[in-house]
Amino acid sequence: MTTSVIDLRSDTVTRPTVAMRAAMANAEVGDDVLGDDPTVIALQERIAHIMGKEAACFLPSGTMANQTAIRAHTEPGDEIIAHEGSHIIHYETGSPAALSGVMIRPTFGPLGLFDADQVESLVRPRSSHFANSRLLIIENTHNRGGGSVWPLEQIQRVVAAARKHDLRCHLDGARIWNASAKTGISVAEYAKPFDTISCCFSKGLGAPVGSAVCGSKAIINRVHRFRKMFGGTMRQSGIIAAAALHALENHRARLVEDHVNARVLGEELANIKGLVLNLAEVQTNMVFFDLDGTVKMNAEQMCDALRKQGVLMIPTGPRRIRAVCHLDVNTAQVKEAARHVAACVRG
Ligand code: TLP
Repeated sequence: MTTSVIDLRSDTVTRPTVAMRAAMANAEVGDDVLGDDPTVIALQERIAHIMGKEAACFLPSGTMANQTAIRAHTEPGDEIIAHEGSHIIHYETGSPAALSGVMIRPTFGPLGLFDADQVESLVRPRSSHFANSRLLIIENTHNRGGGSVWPLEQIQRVVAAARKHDLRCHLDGARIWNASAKTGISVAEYAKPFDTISCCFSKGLGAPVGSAVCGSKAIINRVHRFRKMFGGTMRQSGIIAAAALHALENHRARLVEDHVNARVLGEELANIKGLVLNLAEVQTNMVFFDLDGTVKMNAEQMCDALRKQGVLMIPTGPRRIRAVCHLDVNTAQVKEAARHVAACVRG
């Protein structure tokens, strides 16, 4: 793909910077399966510290991070409470069922959020008839919720409700960095109520690969075991851990720029007749918009038309499109992308 393409499909599309590649090239490595890759060890210690947890396990993807955490917390036949729009339901290929043998009881609410009373109403009584309600999962920021940020008090209420019933709690914090950049609340503060948090280095932070699960030593030992079982153990992975370490030190502060660009894009798109977009819902680096009935194309056709003009976005529903800002797009490019959208809408 040429560099003139404006790729807004996801913040996963970023390429490592020159400085990041240098950090990777210079990384000291060992065999992480044998436990002696010094850069992986350094990353795990660093991310555990940043999250305020005892231990961390480095994994190849956010999906594996979530799935090893789910497996570590549950037994087959258990039930998870999670929002209907969550990544674990939509984009992890049914793996809670396939890899952990668990059911998901969905909860609902605008922007991927819900509240304590909903958790209370979904926990099943302990009885031989029912699945064991075992785990609560929330996603912050919430991807299909528009990159929405959970208010901390709401998290605390929801987790307190889960704790009353002895549920464990996991945070899908793939983009917890964006939540923290938006509110100024530290990622450790966001992670505190949870037994485990997964986070990604390969999204807004711009590393090419990698995620982590953080939690107590005991739960991370289990995550480590399931990482091996799920085939996610890596050898000289210090080479990618170095990119993650570089991203943690150098790319966190700049996330606010992506939020500014998303707002600019949102404002431009909101002015285009035929598009429906609520600017209050543009909270971090994502912009979702809908095509109203006057637009002849559906979302897929619109994304195809945009692609021909060098602008990439993703359809997330029949008439819904997602654009994500990241370190490889600047303000001028998001404005240009909006001009192409306007041209496509006009036909
Ligand atoms: N999300 C991807 C796609 O899978 C949709 C994206 O482009 O946004 N949790 C959340 C909240 C995520 O958004 C993602 C990736 C993951 C977990 C999984 O991460 P990976 O892709 O590394 O397995």
